[in-house]
Amino acid sequence: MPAELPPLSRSDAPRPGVGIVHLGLGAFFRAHGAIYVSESMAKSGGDWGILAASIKSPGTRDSLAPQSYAYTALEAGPDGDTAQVIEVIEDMFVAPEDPAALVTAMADPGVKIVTLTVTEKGYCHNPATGDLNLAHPDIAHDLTDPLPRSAPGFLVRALQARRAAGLRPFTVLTCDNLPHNGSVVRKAVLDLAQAIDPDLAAWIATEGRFPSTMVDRIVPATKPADLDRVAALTGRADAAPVIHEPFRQWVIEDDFVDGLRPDLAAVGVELVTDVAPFELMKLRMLNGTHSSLAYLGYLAGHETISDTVADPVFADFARHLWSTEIIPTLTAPEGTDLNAYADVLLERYKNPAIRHLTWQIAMDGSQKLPQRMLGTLTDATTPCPGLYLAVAGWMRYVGGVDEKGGAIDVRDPLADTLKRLSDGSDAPADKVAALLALRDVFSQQVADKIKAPVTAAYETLLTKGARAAVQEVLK
Ligand code: CS2
Repeated sequence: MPAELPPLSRSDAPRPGVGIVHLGLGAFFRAHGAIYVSESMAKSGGDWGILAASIKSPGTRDSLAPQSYAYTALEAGPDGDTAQVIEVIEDMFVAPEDPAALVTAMADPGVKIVTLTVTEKGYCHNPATGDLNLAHPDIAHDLTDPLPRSAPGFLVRALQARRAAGLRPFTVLTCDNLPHNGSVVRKAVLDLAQAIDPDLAAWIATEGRFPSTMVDRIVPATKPADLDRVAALTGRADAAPVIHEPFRQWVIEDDFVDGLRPDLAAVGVELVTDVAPFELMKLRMLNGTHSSLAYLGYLAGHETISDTVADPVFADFARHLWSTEIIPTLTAPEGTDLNAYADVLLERYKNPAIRHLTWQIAMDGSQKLPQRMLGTLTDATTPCPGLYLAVAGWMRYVGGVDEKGGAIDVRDPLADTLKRLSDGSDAPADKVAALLALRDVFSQQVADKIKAPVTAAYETLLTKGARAAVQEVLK
């Protein structure tokens, strides 16, 4: 970045009061929820400033603090980039530096909503059953220590402080890609609260609100080259911009404590009574094909999703997954045409201005597969050769060696277990069986259902490679 550029700084526009605490601030929320909240205040007012927290590391805070938490959101479309400066984050904490301060901030009477993007693994639950994992080291710690480490721990301790102070609870609004995400976070909070203080759990169960949401916008991790891209466009040096596609969607179950929320409907958020059909559509159609393309695309040597679908074989593969395997398991949300939704998805994937790494999407597969692929496979009443191949692709990927013999940097909370299971035998059928026996990921029912075809797909992958295996599915 040219050194002479002035740094991005915050305008002197009046600041609203803080009404929202966000846990797990990453690029996605800054490019999605934060922009909606900022637009809603510009239209309808309200004290909905955001106090953000990182659950683990100080990086984002350290980059944003010198620019008073203002940042550039760069919209990258196929026809060019546009930029806007977002000024909605009022302060930022790094939870491990001072957990008590974060609990106190969440218990402030002005705070009405706690939003979360802590990723699938942040809920510390068993993805196959939905139960809170009481043996998770952070949860085991949070059971007895009032200075929490986990997201459920912060929610419970802050709700405990509010109850003790005679305050109403905040609404817990999760923005993570999990089915029934409101119920998932509610269960994690209630399971933990129950183990700490059953009366607290009873109060949260009756007074608390945990609306489910469907969130959607493709926001790749910001890369070093993006800082130059933003600087060239804006003439300002921003240490932590976000890059996002033009498309966005947010569907929220309209169930907030005392009805208190920003005027989100005014800025295009869909407030509905039942989010489930939207969630299933998005998780299975978008995230399911995203992960399938990520594993198979990576193995075929593609760096990004747009590179992957630029190959007509992979574009046809995505179309096949939607029309033949995924859509038949779905009920369309009212007013949505699933075939048209699929057409839009492919255009979004093709957007060459978004460099979303297959490696990034491949991360945390053990936490993602159940809701993205295995639900479809459980519900399917006809064979799903594309998804069998995608599951086999994940198995090949977590083995840690690519098609040219190079090492794969597998990032997953279960990475060591996955490698051990994969290395435990030489015969492909035994490797597949060992991975399918992982009950954190595969239910017995789905494992039994897909064992034979996934084994066959895995063998094809080994002998022919990912691209040829995809072509075979399309024959
Ligand atoms: C992606 C998602 O990284 C991933 O696993 O599939 O982050 C995806 O880009 C978003 O869910 C789109 O809304």
